[in-house]
Amino acid sequence: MMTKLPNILLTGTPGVGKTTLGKELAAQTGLTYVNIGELAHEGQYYDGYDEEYQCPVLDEDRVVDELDQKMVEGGVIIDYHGCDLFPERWFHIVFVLRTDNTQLYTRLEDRGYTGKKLQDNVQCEIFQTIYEEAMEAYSEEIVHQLPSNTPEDLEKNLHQLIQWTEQWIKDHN
Ligand code: DAT
Repeated sequence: MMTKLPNILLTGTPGVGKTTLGKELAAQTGLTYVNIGELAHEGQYYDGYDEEYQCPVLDEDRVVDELDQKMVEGGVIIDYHGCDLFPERWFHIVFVLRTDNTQLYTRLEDRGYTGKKLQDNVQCEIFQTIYEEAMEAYSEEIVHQLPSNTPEDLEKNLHQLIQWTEQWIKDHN
């Protein structure tokens, strides 16, 4: 018998700490970390180009098709700054990371974001756009917000997610 494993979605505005948390969680639980941005880049799963933001547009259907088999098998951590493109059935739990806007501004500036791209992303966090998207796309009981401002927050979130994962595995096997 194969061990059943949960699928976890880490979402939130760019810069909130999804990659940092996701990679560490994968390292400590053995789940597989998948960064949608990297996956799309590697496979060139794009459909057009956004002139305003100077970036390629994700081919969402292609991304979903490419990942579906792996998701059905289970044990995947998905990292993406959006959440309504994925089938609801994929995830057992959804975490929306949240960062104070002053902190986020600095992190995105350090990443090289400027002008409209910087402003829009900070505004996305202020308006809690991704949290609302998650609450619309998934059952509210499985959507949780995680503060992600300090290294202590990171440790606490990591600990909490490891505990949740271990408990889920116990309960489903
Ligand atoms: P994302 O994947 O959401 O775009 P990231 O993991 O790349 O974000 O993190 C962005 C930056 O913020 C990076 O320099 C690491 C830092 N960071 C992440 N989580 C943090 C936390 N809890 N406290 C302080 N800095 C954090």
